[in-house]
Amino acid sequence: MAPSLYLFLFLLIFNSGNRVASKSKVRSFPEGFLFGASTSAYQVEGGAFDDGKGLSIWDVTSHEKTSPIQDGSTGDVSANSYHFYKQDVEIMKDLGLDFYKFSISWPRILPDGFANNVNKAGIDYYNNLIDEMLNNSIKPFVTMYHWDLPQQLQKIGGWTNPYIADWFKDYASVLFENFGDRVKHWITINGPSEICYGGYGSDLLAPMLNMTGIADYACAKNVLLAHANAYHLYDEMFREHQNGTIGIALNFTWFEPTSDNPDDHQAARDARQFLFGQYAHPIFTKEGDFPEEFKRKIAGKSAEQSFKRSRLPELSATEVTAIRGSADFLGINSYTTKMVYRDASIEGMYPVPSYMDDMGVVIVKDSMWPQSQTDWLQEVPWGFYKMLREVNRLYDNPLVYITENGWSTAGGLLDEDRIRYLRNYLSALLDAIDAGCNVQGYSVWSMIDAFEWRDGYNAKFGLYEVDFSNEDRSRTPRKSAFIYKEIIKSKSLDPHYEPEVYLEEVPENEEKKDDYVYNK
Ligand code: GBH
Repeated sequence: MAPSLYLFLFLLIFNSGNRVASKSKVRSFPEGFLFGASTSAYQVEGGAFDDGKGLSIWDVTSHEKTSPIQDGSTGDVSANSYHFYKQDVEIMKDLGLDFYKFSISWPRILPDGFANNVNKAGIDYYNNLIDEMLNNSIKPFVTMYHWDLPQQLQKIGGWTNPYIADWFKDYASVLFENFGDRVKHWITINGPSEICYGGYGSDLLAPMLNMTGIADYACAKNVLLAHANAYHLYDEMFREHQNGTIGIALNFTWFEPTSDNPDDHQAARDARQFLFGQYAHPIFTKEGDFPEEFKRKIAGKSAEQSFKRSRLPELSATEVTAIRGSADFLGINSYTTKMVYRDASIEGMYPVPSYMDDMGVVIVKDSMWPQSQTDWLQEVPWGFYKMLREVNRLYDNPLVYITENGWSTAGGLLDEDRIRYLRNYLSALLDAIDAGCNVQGYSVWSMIDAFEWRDGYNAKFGLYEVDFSNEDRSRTPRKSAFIYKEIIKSKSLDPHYEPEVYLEEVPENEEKKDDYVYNK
């Protein structure tokens, strides 16, 4: 055998051995890596009609006569964090979190959406929460908008009205003025693709406008401009004194081609451009603007369909410049992977015009992948790894925080499947760091069980269970909470660690007790 072949075989064996070993050995996180947990205002706060808060689109949607929510529930009370926030901070302390990602309810601060009328009780609430966190050394990662738009703004088109870029800027200014002395990590908008496709292109989320191919694209442009406005306001008026950072959180589902066929590879690239390129490209590339392919596809289809102009609104040169580079970090919400392909079967599959027709791909699930309680969520850690590598490649290795990642169950305290998911995703994250990705923090969705939008309370994402049938909304750690706590404490991932749970920690509730003594 030629010496080079020996070397090749040696490397092959050595490397594969290493890979296997790395799955079972203890792996450390880099110095300074931050651990967090996430929630959002409408999903946990409750207090929906308390102390002068205005109505949001979710208050309205969840109270429609024929409820669009799976279990007919609302977020009126939810986990009642509006009244029980101190218990939430206890949990943060118990977990040892470095940071907590929560969102501010726009209509709790500005009941009509506009900055002429500031609700003092709303300011007090978030001041109390932030101060309680800081007293316990937990950093606030504050999302300005996580889907609960003031209903007053919806009446005049919500995210499809271009003026919203100014209204959002005014709202942001109230937040910087009131909280910016203590908040050093701002996230302007959470999940633009959910807001625009979910809320305006479909009926998956409020306001369920369901006007795809038009309203979703108008929304996208306005979300980008609103974000850029908040960023520049911070940069020009607040950064010098407040010294914080400001970014945006985007959803990154990984799309994998079903075959090695070039058409399927192209389909996967198109799906990624539509889902995240639409938002990431304008902000995180040197060229800025919407991705070329994405613009070309929508313009082409629009012309075929006899529209006088592209259904995707253009960004002017000034707008491109304002949006480009308008983030200090990229927040990544990522949960899962989907398979995609493109063939003749696509003919007639989607309504015309539509976002799906413009994208022109077939999206399927692989039934071999572990399935959560939530239809769209399967465990595919290698997809998470590939996604992080792609972000690194496309957007010039930005500073990344994983702002959401997590698993849903039907309930119960013994959540072995969530533990497996978290360990496998964190391990993939460490692989991505080893491969050069600049990921500096990770946050689990979610810290406690919450109102899961159209799934109501049917899907449980929490590290802590919340008893929604009990006035106290008592919170109980699941097994995953003990695992996450150890990961944070040791700053490492030990696949064999088993927590010791003492009987003192078992809730009085007899029924739960059996569930709980899992480690004896
Ligand atoms: C998060 O977004 C939300 O930010 C959070 O509020 C919510 O509680 C959490 O999800 C859990 O539900 O691949 O075409 O089937 C995740 C947004 C929306 C991402 C649905 C995956 C599936 C689209 N998700 N999407 S598809």
